[in-house]
Amino acid sequence: MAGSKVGTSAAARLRMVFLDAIVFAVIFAAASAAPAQTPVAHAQTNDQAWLSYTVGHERLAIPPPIPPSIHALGNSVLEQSAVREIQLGIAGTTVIAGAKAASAGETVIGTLDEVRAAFRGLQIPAHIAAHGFWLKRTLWRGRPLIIVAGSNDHGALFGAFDLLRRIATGADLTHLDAIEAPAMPIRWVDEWGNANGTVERGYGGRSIFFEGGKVRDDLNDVTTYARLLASVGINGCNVNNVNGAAPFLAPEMIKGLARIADAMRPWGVRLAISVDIASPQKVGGLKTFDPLDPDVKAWWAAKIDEIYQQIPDFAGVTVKADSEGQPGPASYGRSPADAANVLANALAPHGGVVLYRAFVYNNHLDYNDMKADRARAAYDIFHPLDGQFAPNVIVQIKYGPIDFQAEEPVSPLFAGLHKTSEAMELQVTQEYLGQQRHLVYLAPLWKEKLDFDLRAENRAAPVKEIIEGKSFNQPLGGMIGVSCIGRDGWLGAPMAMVNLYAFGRLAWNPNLSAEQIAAEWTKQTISTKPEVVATVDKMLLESWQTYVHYTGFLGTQTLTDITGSHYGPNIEASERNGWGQWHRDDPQGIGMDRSVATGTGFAGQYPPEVAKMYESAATTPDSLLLFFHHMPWTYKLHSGKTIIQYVYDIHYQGAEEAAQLGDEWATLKGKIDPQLYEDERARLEYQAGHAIVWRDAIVQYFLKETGIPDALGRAGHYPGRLEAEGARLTGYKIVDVTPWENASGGKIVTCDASPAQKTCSVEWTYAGKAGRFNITVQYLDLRGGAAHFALDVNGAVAATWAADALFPSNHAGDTSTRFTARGPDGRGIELKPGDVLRVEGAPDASDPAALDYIEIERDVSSAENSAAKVP
Ligand code: GCV
Repeated sequence: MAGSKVGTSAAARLRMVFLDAIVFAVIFAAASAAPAQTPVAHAQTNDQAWLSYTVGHERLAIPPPIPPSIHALGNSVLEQSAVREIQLGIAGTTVIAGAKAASAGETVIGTLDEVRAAFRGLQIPAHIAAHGFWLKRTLWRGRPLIIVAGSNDHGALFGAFDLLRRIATGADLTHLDAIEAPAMPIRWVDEWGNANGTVERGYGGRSIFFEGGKVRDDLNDVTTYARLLASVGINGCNVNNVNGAAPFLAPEMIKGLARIADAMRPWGVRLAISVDIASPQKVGGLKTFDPLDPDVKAWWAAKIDEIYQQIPDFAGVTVKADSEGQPGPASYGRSPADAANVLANALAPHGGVVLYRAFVYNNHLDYNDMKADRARAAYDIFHPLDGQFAPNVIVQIKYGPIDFQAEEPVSPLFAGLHKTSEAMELQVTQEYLGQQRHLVYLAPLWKEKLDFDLRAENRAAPVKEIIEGKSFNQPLGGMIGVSCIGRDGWLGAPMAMVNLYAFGRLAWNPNLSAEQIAAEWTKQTISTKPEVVATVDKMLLESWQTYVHYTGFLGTQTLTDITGSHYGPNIEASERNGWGQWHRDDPQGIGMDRSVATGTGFAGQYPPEVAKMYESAATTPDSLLLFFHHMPWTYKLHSGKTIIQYVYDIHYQGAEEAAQLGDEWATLKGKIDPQLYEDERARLEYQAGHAIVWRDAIVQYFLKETGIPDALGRAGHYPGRLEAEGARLTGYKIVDVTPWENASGGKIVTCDASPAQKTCSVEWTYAGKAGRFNITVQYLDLRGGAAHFALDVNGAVAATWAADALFPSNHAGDTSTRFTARGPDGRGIELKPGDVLRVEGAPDASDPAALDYIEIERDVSSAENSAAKVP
């Protein structure tokens, strides 16, 4: 139930009776000492996220109960955290109906050695891999005993969370006997926080770490975040942006960073930072930052020592160099290995690592050079350096060769480094995937990359095994999730939290399925009711491809504004500039020729079997066809459809699928937390509208470019749509939109507020058949004020609303949104021929109440319409 509080329901109070006095005291102390763990307003409040342990009013039963005397066998801080967490977790559960609550026995948390010493004679696993754990339920001297044993105290903490996950997802603990260990040692999130408190590509508010050029005074959120991270096995957090990192090595900042490390330490999450390779010059005042200069080497060694003096468990550094304007070793003719090794040598005595990003490319490529190809850059630069990196360097590779695209192939570099540890970098923050305004569950995309078999050396080499260090026998490796969280509920949207959860779970075990992870998350955060789990999981699992369907096609990458917000459509933004995210469309065809035979040769960077597949259009999967080949619009895909018809079909399909997400969510009304229900309902309604903006932009654009009609007659025809620029305008002026495809007909109307002109209006006379209709008004929610709108029919106000949302930019494709008016009974509005429809816009400050069109769509759900039959 909304408002349920941890430990305060009748059931939980009952449960408390069985806790012994000491345990009760500890729970009480824990709850009052840690504000982040205070009761939640509703089940999905983000400070608790999937750790609310309540899931609305459906408290879960524990079969069989956890012995309530919970204690650590050692003194480690992590073990104490584990104890408190289990106490908190089981306080939020109920005893299964009819079962006897546990009043005896114990639950112990410790390392394997501690367990061995405490329970002599008990059969205990001889060895568990680093950071792993053993969970066991048994009897000890006739009383129930639950053991949470870690290979070390980190493992014990991960084990405690795993036990709680099992309980929350309804696992039967009767025969509990499980051993788990993380698949890879590096499981970090990168935050991209700036010292001024902004977060690069963050859509969840300001940084929890920084404000006003320094570390924030209040770091409670940091501790809470570390708890969330630890609960899914994440063990490192790089807090600052990879761009502009120099200020983070200033002595005052290092003191602040030490406070952050202290705040995360109780949850075993180690601090890492991004460093600017030019810091010896920028911070240290040296004349050079040449990595091979002895003074530069000495500077780095001293700086790293300074960090370790204050942060003894400092995890290491991340480097972005020679990329997108960041300085790098190339300035001195040195290689990434030269730069990485200087840092690695400074970190090695302390056990730290260097994550050197392979995201190095020239962003001033020549569009007219048909051989130029940004996708080649990482392999071209890093493959020749294989074997030259120090053992504590890990090359951090984005999953695809371009940049976190909704659809692109796996980077060939994963198979191009056999003597170097590698990590896969992905984005939890949805930069190119809807920026948390669109529901996109990313685990299926990540799984596709992790499971992709690169066939290195003509043998099985799935990416996941390469980054685990298994394929080429490397000591390190892992996954990095760029999460960019902030103070607005971490990611700014409750449902987006599934991606943070999924990242941690996959970094722990990349063999988990996207389905399994979705179900786990849903049960812990929304509901355990099977019908709710089934609906939410179906929506999640469909959402990535739905997004791909309305934003891009066949491997062109998302056709977004790549030089601006990376959010709405802007098809030509990728073309004719140096950034190299080209799709090379023209009236005859589209796509980048990356074949070896006639193109840039990128396909040849893959191991032979994969290279062969991508070399030919016939064997390239349709989903990546235009990434690898330039094809005529009339080329027939494997489905038998031409490319251009596919473009039309998939965008109409995608927009329908987006609308269906809303319909599916509507079936959850009354079954889940009402606050979450309403929050997501509104988001999905917006998403369905924005999917139409995307659909229309792409379809209009390619219809005009190719001149090839849509076989189904939809492209360019919008039945029921009445353009603003074709209406009777009072005060409104017609304005051309750039790019034209982002407004219907390329034009909108805007109202220039002036003292004499408080409002403007657009008026149409309805000429269709009589019936009930949903009337949609497509308007632009521009920045600088909150314009107001009113829709009236024959002078009677049908709806009013405000344009008060904040979108990433002021471009039409980002701000175009819709309001659908229905009658007071929730049904369509009655219209008959001759009725006058009027939209009045009241500008506010610099928001000119811009309008694109209205769309009149028969309300097929209305009883009399279905009876009266539509013409
Ligand atoms: C940190 C993309 C993003 C940039 C980001 C860069 C990177 O280009 O748009 O904001 O910069 O990737 O990963 O370094």
